[in-house]
Amino acid sequence: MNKFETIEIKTDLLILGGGMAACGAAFEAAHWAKQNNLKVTMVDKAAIDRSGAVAMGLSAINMYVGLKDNDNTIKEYVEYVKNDLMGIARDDLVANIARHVDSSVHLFEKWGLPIWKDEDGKYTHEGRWQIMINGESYKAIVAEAAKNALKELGENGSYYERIFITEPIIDGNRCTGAIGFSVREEKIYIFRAKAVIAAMGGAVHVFKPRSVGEGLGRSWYPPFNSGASAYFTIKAGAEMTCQEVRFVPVRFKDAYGPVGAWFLLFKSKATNALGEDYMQTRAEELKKWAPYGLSKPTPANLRNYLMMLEVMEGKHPIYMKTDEAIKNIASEIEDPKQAKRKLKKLENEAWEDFLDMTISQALLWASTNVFPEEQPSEIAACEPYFISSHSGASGAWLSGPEDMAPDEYKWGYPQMTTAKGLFAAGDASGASSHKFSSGSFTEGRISAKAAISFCVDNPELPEINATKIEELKFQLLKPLEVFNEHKNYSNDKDINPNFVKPKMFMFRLQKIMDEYAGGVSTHFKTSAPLMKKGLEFLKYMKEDAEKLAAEDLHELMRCWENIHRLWQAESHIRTMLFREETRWPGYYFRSDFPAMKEDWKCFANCRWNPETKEWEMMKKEVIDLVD
Ligand code: SFD
Ligand code: AMP
Repeated sequence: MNKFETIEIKTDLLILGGGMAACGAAFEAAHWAKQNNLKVTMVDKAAIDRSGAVAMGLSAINMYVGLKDNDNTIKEYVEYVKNDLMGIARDDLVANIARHVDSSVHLFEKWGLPIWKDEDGKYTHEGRWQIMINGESYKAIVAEAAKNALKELGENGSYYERIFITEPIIDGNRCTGAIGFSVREEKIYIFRAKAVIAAMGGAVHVFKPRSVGEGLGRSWYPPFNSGASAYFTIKAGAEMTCQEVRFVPVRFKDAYGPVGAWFLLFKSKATNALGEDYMQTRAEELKKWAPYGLSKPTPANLRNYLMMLEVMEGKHPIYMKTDEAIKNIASEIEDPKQAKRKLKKLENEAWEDFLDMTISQALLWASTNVFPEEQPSEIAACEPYFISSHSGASGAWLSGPEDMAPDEYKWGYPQMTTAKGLFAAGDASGASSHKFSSGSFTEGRISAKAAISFCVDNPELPEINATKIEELKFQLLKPLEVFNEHKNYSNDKDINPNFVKPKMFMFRLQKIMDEYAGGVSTHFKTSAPLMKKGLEFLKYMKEDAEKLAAEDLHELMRCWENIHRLWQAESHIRTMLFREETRWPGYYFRSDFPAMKEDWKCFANCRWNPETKEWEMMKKEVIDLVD
């Protein structure tokens, strides 16, 4: 431990993460910081150019309201989001993002992101709210703008890459900074700040993935988003919301290629192995989940559920009829020459959709001789992820915008958690789903503007307690100490009765979540007895976390990633247990409470109390701002 250098950084605004939300925050913060002579610091565990969910690129921008060019309204967007989440959403937060998102998209275009255009010069829509892009360099383009904005602040703007944030620094109910370490050098970083924005993405690999063994690490959402946001906000004592809502996306099987372009742009159908369109043949089932079951589009979890019913009856594989979809579009063109040209264009677009954002799906197609225009491809439900920017909702409970939020949702600056000075955006903030890349960037901007106001109103840099910092440093490095102390006990560095390596720890967590909390193996089904047993095992895991061992900096990061996942897992089980109903079949199903309860239309919130170290569970009212 003594070898580690400690570096203390003092800043006004600290932005944690370097993804879409963090880049939005940096870009906006720079503008307001300049006017107020404030310092802004951004910290990412990776290299900002290719970090987070957009690392590989994306093929669409999935949140574009089109207020000017499409006549869509904010109200319609809020209704769309709320229906998709079975009636549970913070209208004020969603509306706030919706009214600003278009301007972010226009900035992306100005910075060089190619957006598809129709013959009339309008954006090409994938669906009503989604537009198509050539997005393999999306993240690099956005990162460049964020970094340039910070550079323009001169000495007042800085970013740190390859620094893994482990823990919040708190003083009572105030977040006063963060601690982390370099994944390349023996350095501990103490960041002291007046305001902090948590934007470290969602959580992947909490549940056992479908891809194990030779496929381990392949997932739809990026495996390097490992629950840091949830851990950070929970440990800071912030109230969390919707921790029961996991997102189970349907994806092309094994390489996790997204389905949106197929369903929306190519108007493809999915069928069971017998060729039956289960959205038609099982339409009756949707009535059970009214009113949301009958809303259009059908909520994502219910689309999943109808598919899962097929699988449970053994009527899979489930197929995306790519061949039929391509032929249908081409057949609309009468002139044979033009039809042939169109067919070629569609083939190209089909491949590009994956080469832009999920390259391994294109590789899998190539290596298994798939020609999407000639044969269908298998799709399947993935393992659950925690992500509030797509069709999930878990994250921190935030104060809403001053001009829209009802009093019950307002206690401070917009986007501030219930911990003073701590803000959240993107996958870190809850109950404002369907923000995707563009909405997350926009939410980062909104958070930064509010956080800078907080810095202006609270000009003193909070003190930090030196004894507490020493304790945090000790805990941070402990896995290295544990390894060094015991490494000679056995002749295999990975197998030792005195410690557990992070990979084994992760496997154990994933097995518990899979079997007790409704993972892939149990068809996403769970119950109170199962969850109580699962919680008991998680308690042992918390004890065993003290024995995590790291042989180098990379493994130290792996240890902390899994501690973060563990806390995300615990808050998830506790909230599913608290909410005695099934509201999101297709995401999870409670066999002991298989129906939706009307009187349970509420947010299920939770808080870990840093003083008592106990969890508190609470219901919060859903206040509808639109019908
Ligand atoms: O088709 C730490 N997403 C899509 N959004 C779209 O708009 N269009 C699409 O086409 C999308 N699709 C899609 C998407 C994602 C993925 C993986 C695929 C396909 C394959 C969703 C968006 O990408 C997503 O909504 C946003 O990126 C969310 O933004 P944000 O900022 O909440 O998360 P991030 O971008 O992943 O960034 C997280 C950052 O945190 C860092 N980090 N830093 C320090 N310390 C720690 N301990 C940290 N832990 C994490 C990360 O490095 C990263 O910088 S489609 O499927 O719908
Ligand atoms: P995905 O590729 O599944 O991440 O979806 C991209 C976008 O398309 C998101 O906005 C989804 O909500 C939407 N989407 C995907 N499939 C469907 C569908 N079958 N019906 C309606 N919207 C969909």
